[in-house]
Amino acid sequence: MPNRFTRAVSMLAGLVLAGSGLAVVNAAPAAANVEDCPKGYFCGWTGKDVTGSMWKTNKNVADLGRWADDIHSYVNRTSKEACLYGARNYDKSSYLWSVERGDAEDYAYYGDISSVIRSISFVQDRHECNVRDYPNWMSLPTSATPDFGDLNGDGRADVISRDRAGGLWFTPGDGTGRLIGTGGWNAMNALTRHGDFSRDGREDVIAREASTGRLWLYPGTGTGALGTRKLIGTGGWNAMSKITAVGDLTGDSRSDLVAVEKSTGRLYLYPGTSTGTLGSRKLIGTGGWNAMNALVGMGDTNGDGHPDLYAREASTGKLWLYPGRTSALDSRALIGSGGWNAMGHLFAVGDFNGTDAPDLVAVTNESFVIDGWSDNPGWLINYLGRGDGRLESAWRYTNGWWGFTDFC
Ligand SMILES: [Ca+2]
Ligand SMILES: [Ca+2]
Ligand SMILES: [Ca+2]
Ligand SMILES: [Ca+2]
Repeated sequence: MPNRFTRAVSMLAGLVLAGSGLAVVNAAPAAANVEDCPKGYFCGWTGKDVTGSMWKTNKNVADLGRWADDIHSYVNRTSKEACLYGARNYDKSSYLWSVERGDAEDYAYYGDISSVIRSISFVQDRHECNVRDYPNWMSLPTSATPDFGDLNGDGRADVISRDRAGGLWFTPGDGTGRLIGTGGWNAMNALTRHGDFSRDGREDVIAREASTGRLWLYPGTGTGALGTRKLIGTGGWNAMSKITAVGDLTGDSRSDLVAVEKSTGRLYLYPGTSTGTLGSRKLIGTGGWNAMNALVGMGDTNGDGHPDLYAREASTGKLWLYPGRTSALDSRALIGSGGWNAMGHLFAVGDFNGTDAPDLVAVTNESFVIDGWSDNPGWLINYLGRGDGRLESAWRYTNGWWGFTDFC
């Protein structure tokens, strides 16, 4: 027994040095029992079948230190799924497996683990364990000169995704991705882009700061990255529910913005100006726009030279086309008869399949049904534009789009 005691103490020392935050109990081995693991904790034992020393944690552990190769049985009594990784810092490429959340009566327990477990994180859904840092986005070059959707000027539509940590990812359309915002983007509660606002020919991003109601312009650098931001709305933008860049609706070749006023349900057009700011707003929808829970600046879907707007009706899940004309919108047309509330995100990045007609990107939420079963969030659904304002039927592409909080 003294040898085992020494071993346990040295492991404890290793833990302290690693700063992992693990709590260790039963440093001296005792007749352990799975019930020794308190509710709300994930516990591991040095021996198989719940024997030897036990450690416990109720929060993420980025580095298990010397415990990494000393976990031979464990139990998850937390209220979350546990993701186990073979490398430190939850490296998704080292993902091993997940452990179901335990409840009071029946909790997951595994008896004889031989894998090295170097980090553990706790998540609401196991998808989060190994979803990629950025979504898998593929696009084809368009033969048209894209006036929006292309941040790096290579003729292919790009996507920007915000992750839960507030990072911003740029995916150029070849399946790769890179971080263009290391953090802080959770301070923004609206993200939109559609063409060039700063008048340098490069596409920009506009974001609303939740705490201040300010509107910021993040000028695109032409490489997919964003430059130093510029204030273009000094406040009051929290009075608007939806803020969507729509392209040039006024016909002066400058990109414009539309926004819905919460208190009135009115839709306003904010014209871009020669200095990259926004000019005096103009009322283009006299009411009823609070009935819409998504607006998408689609670009010119019907080939008449004016950018068009899609809007989703919350109560019915219908998708409507509002054809653009100079500084106004024409009568709407139904283009999706229902079911659109199963989409968590709808956004437009122009033509991504090489036909020149703008397409629509959708990412599903939990209510999306596949083969009769719901709970399918994070699927990328591509809707290809027909060139007449309408869409081809859905094309379910890939499901790695889970865990992101916004796209533009
Ligand atoms: Ca591009
Ligand atoms: Ca620009
Ligand atoms: Ca304009
Ligand atoms: Ca049009």
